[in-house]
Amino acid sequence: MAIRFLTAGDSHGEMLIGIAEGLPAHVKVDVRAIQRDLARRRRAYGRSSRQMIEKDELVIAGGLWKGRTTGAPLAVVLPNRARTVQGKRGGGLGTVPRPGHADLAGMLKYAHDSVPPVSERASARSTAVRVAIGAVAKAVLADLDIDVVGHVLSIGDVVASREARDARLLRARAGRSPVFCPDPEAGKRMMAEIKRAKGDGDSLGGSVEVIVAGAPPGLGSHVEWDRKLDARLAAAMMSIQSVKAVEIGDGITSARARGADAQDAMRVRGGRVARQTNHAGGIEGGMTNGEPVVVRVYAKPIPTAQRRAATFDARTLADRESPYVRSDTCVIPALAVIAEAAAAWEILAAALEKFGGDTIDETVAARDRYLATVRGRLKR
Ligand code: EPS
Repeated sequence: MAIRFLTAGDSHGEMLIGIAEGLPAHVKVDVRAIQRDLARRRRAYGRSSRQMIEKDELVIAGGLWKGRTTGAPLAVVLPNRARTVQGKRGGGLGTVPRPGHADLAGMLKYAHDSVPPVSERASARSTAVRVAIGAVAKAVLADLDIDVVGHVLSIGDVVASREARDARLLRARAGRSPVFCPDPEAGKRMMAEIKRAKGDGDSLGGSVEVIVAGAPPGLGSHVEWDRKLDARLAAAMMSIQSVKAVEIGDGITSARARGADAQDAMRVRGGRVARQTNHAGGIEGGMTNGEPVVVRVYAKPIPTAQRRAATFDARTLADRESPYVRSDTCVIPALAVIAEAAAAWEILAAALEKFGGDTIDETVAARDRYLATVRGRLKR
């Protein structure tokens, strides 16, 4: 059976809950590594005072035994510290839906008279639990020698150079930057841009890139639309709040290229498939091809900002300005961590579909057998 996960909880409710099911047994899960990812997301530059309140004190409520997965559902709990906004439980938003949020459509669809029953659940606070579950996925992927790294490509008009492509180098460089940008010069300009936007009472969008290194060829499948890995990665990324576009490899620039130039020519050299380029972003026909998987994710500026937008009161239908309490200026550095987690989950799902196994040893053995077959096919 495929792995799956569910989350529950509201932004200002008691807690967030995540349950991941179908993980192989005996994977070592370092709880500190999950906490580190939660801290990366929370402390990312450009966030609001809410992040000073939250501590993301992780509780693993099931599925681990002496630090290793048991094969049972793995449950994570993250208590919310900020349970009120402006003295009101469940957010202080009342009956005025904010443009750009789920507020209006959610109120109409679920027949709510006020915004909080919608906004509380639609909130990006839920990405904390996705990051926790993604960190567990990364622990399983580490046993399969697959590494997943997210970093920031652009914030507002500031775009980083793309010299570094190696996953470990990207992680080291991004880890040194408060905005998780591997290009230090661009990183500084991004921080200045965020400061400026904050001063203007405004918000900033941008883009991040996730690189998956070490994925064997053949994860995902060409045989049916919903088994294609690029489609599944795109859906996972689009489900993250504020994300408006996803690009696999050089998808956007390829649309302007001539046919042969947009492909990654290949030869067999030394028992391996050698390629000079990776325009495909490591995915051909919905399957990994052995090159690093490259996913770029583009997010709009978050819609909550001091600079108000025109809206209306759903009770009186009178004109209003969108309500404001506090907000992030820029969530793009946090998005790098969230997108990394989302990619890790999808890659793990595809890897477990291919290799199976109730225990991680079974999974690794199946992977090794498969890789030996692949190597055999590339030898004369
Ligand atoms: C969010 C609004 C802000 C963010 C929140 C997501 O919260 P508040 O309404 O309490 O000011 O801080 O993000 C988080 C709490 C988090 O942990 O990421 C929204 O409307 O999506």
